[in-house]
Amino acid sequence: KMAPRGPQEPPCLPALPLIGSLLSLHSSDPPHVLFKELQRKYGQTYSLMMGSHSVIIVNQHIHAKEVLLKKGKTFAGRPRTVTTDTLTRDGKDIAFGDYSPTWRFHRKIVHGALCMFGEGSASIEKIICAEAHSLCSILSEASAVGLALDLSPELTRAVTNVICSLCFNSSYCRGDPEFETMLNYSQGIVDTVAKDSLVDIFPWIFPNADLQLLKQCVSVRDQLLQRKYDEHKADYSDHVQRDLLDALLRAQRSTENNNTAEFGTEAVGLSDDHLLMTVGDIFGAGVETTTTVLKWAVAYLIHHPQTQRQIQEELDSKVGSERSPQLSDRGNLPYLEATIREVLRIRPVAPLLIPHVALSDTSIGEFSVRKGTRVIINLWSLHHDNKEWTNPELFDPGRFLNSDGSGLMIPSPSYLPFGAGIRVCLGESLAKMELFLFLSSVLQRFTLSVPPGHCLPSLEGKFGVVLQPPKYRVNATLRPGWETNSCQMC
Ligand code: HEM
Ligand code: PLO
Repeated sequence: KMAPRGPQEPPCLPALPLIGSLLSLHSSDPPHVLFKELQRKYGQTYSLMMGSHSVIIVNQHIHAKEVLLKKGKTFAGRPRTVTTDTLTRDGKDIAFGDYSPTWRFHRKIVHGALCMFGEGSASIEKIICAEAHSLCSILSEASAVGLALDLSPELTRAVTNVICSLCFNSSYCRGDPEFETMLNYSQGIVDTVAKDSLVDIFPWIFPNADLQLLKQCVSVRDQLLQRKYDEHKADYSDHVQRDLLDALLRAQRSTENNNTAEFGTEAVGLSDDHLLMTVGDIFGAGVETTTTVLKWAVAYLIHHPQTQRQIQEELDSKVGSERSPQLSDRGNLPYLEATIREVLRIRPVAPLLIPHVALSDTSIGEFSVRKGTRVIINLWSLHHDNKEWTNPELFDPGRFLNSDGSGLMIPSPSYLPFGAGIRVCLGESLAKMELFLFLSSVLQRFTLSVPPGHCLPSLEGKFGVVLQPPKYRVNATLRPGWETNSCQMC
């Protein structure tokens, strides 16, 4: 039996055995869709029990911003679950690590290191452009022989190489066996991790075999990361900073000095495990999120050839065909930027973000919230709220443009693709640079379409730690003027 709830607490779904049967009526819907539907019966903010944990589901932007921004620090905790503990050696990373002085220090170091190699640094732009160029060569080869390509491994390799250069100052060639290993374990992790926090109401999404698979994949990943880490440590020098891992190693060494003044009385050192798990986060987040968005973008572009044409017209007039697009063109290509924003709205990478936890007794709107309560922000509801978006199911980049199409805008406050507040995504600017450079380079040279005889790809996502598009093939056709080898970089 449930404890009686005061009038101040959010409406709660019926207790567990009932939820089981209630929710299984909807078993064809993934969690984010079902949580959106349940608003009709329980209101925008409601609670339910997942096993012994009380969970609040937030479906609208005012409450979401209260949790993430206004009371960000109070809601900065993360739940511990078996799967995320398996992945991160009990939360020694940033994304799944609970709030603590060590976590704060750790996040600050990684943030600093990412800034150093981020926007404004010429090197990251060069790295991305080189990968974009090599991606275009592969598309050229395929288009020359009329081959319909599954872009997924090609996009993944391009994005992986950017992260690899950033973290380890290294990259993978096509067909590299280590890269194949990585594709495999990462898919296994994406399919299984973090699902256990929903297991009590969605028992069918987490069969027990998943934990075995996860453990296997994590062990392969850890071996690979450990090897890279050891190689790096062996030739580390305080004087040159080759990459992100060097920056982390340096921070680790300098904390062996004292930092208690800034971070309180608790000693906050970074162990080798912390650094390794962080590299795992950056790697995993860096690869899976950006690749997923690129795959969604291509899927929507082949559904909407007129959007593609409009981006190409913009590229032709603002960049031309004498050179490749660069980051400084971003401000001149509002339609492309609007398209990226729309992809991030309609298919958010993390439709439920990562669960937050209340670190003390607090409230959301008029509802009281007890310490330890988990809070799930349903970004899917925010991005598909029909009070905030006209025709939210419709793909329409134009909604992010002002009336004459010359400038960008955010038409609703109900838009948070990267989250917000102290748990906001650490890779937002890197991701945006990559999305812009990859899409502009490809669309400058190619038109993407469904291969003859194939169906358009389904736009229904597969729910996991990221919302994944289905597998599909595309034809890349060189645009007029690009048939000959007019590439400036060759
Ligand atoms: C967290 C979105 C790319 C690193 C998050 C969160 C979201 C998000 C929604 C969770 C916020 C929360 O729980 O409140 C995205 C999207 C991306 C992207 C849409 C691509 C378009 C990246 C990249 C990196 C990265 C490229 C790495 C460089 C992280 C990390 C966290 C995070 C480390 C955990 C932050 C924390 O818990 O303090 N991201 N992300 N992300 N992201 Fe990203
Ligand atoms: C992706 C699979 C990797 O093998 C491990 C990994 C690490 C960090 C995770 C990432 C996975 C999925 C996307 C996550 C990211 C941290 C932040 C990001 C959850 C599981 C988002 C979108 O919140």
